[in-house]
Amino acid sequence: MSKRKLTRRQAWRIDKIQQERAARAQKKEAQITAYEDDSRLGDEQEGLVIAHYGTQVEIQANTLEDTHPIGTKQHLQKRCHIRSNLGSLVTGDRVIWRDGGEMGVVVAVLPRTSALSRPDPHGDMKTVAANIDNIMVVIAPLPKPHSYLIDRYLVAAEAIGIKPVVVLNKIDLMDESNRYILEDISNLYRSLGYEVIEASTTLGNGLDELTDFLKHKTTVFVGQSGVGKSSLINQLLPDENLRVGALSDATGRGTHTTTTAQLFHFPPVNGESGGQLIDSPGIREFGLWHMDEDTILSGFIELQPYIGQCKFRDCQHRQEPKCAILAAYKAGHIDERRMSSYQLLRDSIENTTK
Ligand SMILES: Nc1nc2c(ncn2[C@@H]2O[C@H](COP(=O)(O)OP(=O)(O)OP(=O)(O)O)[C@@H](O)[C@H]2O)c(=O)[nH]1
Ligand SMILES: [Mg+2]
Ligand SMILES: [Zn+2]
Repeated sequence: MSKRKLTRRQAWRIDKIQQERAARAQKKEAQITAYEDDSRLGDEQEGLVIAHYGTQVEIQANTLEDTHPIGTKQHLQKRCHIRSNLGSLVTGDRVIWRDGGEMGVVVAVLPRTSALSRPDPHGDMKTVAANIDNIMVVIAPLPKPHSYLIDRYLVAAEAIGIKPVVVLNKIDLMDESNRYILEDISNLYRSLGYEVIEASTTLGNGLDELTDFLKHKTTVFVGQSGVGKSSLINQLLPDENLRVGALSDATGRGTHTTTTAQLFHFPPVNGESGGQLIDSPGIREFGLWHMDEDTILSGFIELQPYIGQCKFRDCQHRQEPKCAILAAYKAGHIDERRMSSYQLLRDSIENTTK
């Protein structure tokens, strides 16, 4: 490899960039240290992470405060540093935090009841949201749905014991060119036992049905960029005004409008929480997948009855004799698309672990 000699000017610029970087790191350290000075912090209190920004989180206090000029009580919201021993926090995490005036500090995380993960573009699993009860996998006529992508979301949901719901949004865009494909996809997932709710934020279809589903629960909306996750939340919670973005003219794909998972509340009903919705950034495609083979296999719910039925205990379900899964497929009990999703997903993890 040839070593390029740096000009003096280049060397000076690199030096300057490094100095700036060091100064920024020092400043951040100093800020955090200031907030670690316990004497300046308020009492410990419970809160909820409603958004996550790099190394900081937005916290909503559990208690109501008289912060509003006309006397209505509101939940205090505050940007917080995170004590370095806590690891990473995500939207939906319940935490203990202390108010430090302009900002606060999260000092502990309460145990999670659930956490949805998905791989980032480098194939590392990233937690998207915590303490969720419901997962809505949103699809639309445009951008075009892919059962492989849907299946990956379904597997991720099954892996944490949540039965996901498929939302077919933008049904106003259904026409003769795509109706057959969309009905085929809906029928496939319905036949597997998943609820498929048809919706349109433009026409208002499906919103009542969705509201019934979402009541009193914490639900995360996932799906490709541009399918209308933020638009759905705007329709379901008219007081919110989330940014939505048109699809790219050139590619027909979403443009990654939502950049961080954010939590929103339904108004309380008779003093009880009305439920929460979490918007999440869409993806164009999943990267590689770090999940073990058993989790993937049992994430395909129609394959579950055959687990443990193969002749060989270490059966890979490829071409082994007396493989119960291959036999079920050959007998027509398993849809071809699902079988190929399963195989693709299984092979993608093999490629990353070998
Ligand atoms: N025709 C039609 N367009 C819709 C509908 N819902 C959303 N859209 C449009 O679809 C585009 C994408 O909507 P968003 O809500 O930003 O999509 P998103 O899933 O949040 O996308 P990301 O934040 O990038 O993940 C926008 O131009 C919306 O106006 C619908 O029901 N019908
Ligand atoms: Mg969005
Ligand atoms: Zn087998």
